[in-house]
Amino acid sequence: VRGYRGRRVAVLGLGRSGLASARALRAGGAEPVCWDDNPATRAEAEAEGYACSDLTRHGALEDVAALIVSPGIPHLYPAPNPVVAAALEAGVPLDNDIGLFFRSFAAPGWDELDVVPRVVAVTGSNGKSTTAALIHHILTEAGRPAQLAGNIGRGVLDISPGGEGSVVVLELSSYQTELARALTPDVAVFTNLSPDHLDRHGGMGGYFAAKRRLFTEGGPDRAVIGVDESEGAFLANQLAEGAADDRVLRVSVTRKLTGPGWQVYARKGFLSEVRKGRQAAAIDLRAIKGLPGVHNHQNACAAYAACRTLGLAPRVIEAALASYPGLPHRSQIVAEAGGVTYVNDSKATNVDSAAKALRAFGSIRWICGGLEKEGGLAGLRGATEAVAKAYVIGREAAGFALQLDVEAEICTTMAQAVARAMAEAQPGDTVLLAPAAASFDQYDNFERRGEDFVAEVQRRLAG
Ligand code: UMA
Ligand code: ADP
Repeated sequence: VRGYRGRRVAVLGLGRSGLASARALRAGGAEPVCWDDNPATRAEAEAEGYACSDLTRHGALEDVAALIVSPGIPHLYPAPNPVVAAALEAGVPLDNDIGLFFRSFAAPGWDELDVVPRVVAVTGSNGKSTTAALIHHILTEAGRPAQLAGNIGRGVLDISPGGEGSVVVLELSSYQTELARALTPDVAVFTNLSPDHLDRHGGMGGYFAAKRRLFTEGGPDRAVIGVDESEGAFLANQLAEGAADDRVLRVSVTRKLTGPGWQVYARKGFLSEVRKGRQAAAIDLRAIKGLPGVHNHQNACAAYAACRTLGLAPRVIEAALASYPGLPHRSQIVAEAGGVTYVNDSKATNVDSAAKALRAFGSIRWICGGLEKEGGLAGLRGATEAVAKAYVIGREAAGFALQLDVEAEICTTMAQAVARAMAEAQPGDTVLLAPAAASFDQYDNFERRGEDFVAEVQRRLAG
């Protein structure tokens, strides 16, 4: 990390992003001062050689140059973590691993690079991981060295430098964009916006403002923007004002885009690229197994647009889209037996993503429920037309079921839900896990929940 040589920098939270930050700070000649509120995590960090110093103690932040905060730690809403509150009071600047990354491409080794890699950063409420993974897949298939990191699971400071022509693809959450002091990608992508994480941003305004920073702090050379919600349309217009025609690429899956600029849209399963009023390419997305549903066509359009700004040819992108294998827990077909298809969409943790999954399949046995997000379930109304029946899991299954506009059975556990859905499924049905809720009432995370679903399905199919 540049800029902190010989300085003390406090690191709060020692998960993936915190540990990678400490490592990079040390590699850049700074002295990381670490803390995690969990004693077991502190012990693990100390075993790795990172001494912890109690940042909750009075005066602990006196001579530190910055406080690096992990994304999972609240810094404003619902209330700042006590160490963050002390930093705010003492005037210590807050930053995070993303800010460190953009300040200096801070992983060990970056400093010696002659060729600085291009950075593509993806944000939005839904489709971030899929879009980022898709861009990474297309680049790799096209023979461009590419690396994938960020919210998708690998700390941005954990990647190692690439060679000539290399591209770093980052998935960034609102927690990450809100706090980064430097945010200067070459290409920035905004997939869409719908309510999520509102408790951490003080409402929808704060949530959008956090995501918008990716486009307004440094000003990327190129911006790919989903314009199907008014926030995206607003952002696109704002960025396009006074800029060159090819700075903003608008993306839509609800309408044919016209205009003098650069646009990519999908209608009836066909992707079109239109530039300066002329059709530049058309691709049939319907047969791509890894990208079912209109929501995935949105991801395909965004990834296509981002790759076009990097100079890839339409035919090269088309071939790579067709071989995209999909990501686990996102509209993932995990079994097909007796005419019934089993789909794991455990990542559908909010109402909008679940609604999109429900529109992507026909005749659905729907496993849903869990820890409800702020904003309620009203957004699911109108999306449940293809649902034959819901099987509700979670500690508050009864309350969840009451809010649904379809026949619902309270199952509470995944084992029970899978057993009941399977028993009632007819040939042609899809048994779909798309919870529309967080997993934390019953699981460590959405991955464990998805794995539990897959294990139950496989156990019953085997037995
Ligand atoms: N901690 C404290 N005090 C607190 C809260 C937490 O000390 O008040 C400590 C915990 O004890 C723990 C550490 O902070 O040791 C965890 O930090 P973290 O939750 O920020 O987790 P990381 O391991 O650093 O993972 C983070 C992202 N986590 C979150 O945003 C919650 C990961 O995204 C990301 O993959 C990783 O950095 C690498 O960039 C996960 C996520 O759930 C997948 N993201 C949310 C989402 O997708 O909805 C935004
Ligand atoms: P994120 O990283 O933003 O959470 P993912 O690509 O992991 O997005 O997808 C999360 C869930 O959201 C998926 O399981 C799917 O149901 C749904 N989804 C994926 N892409 C979109 C999209 N473009 N719009 C709405 N929902 C989507």
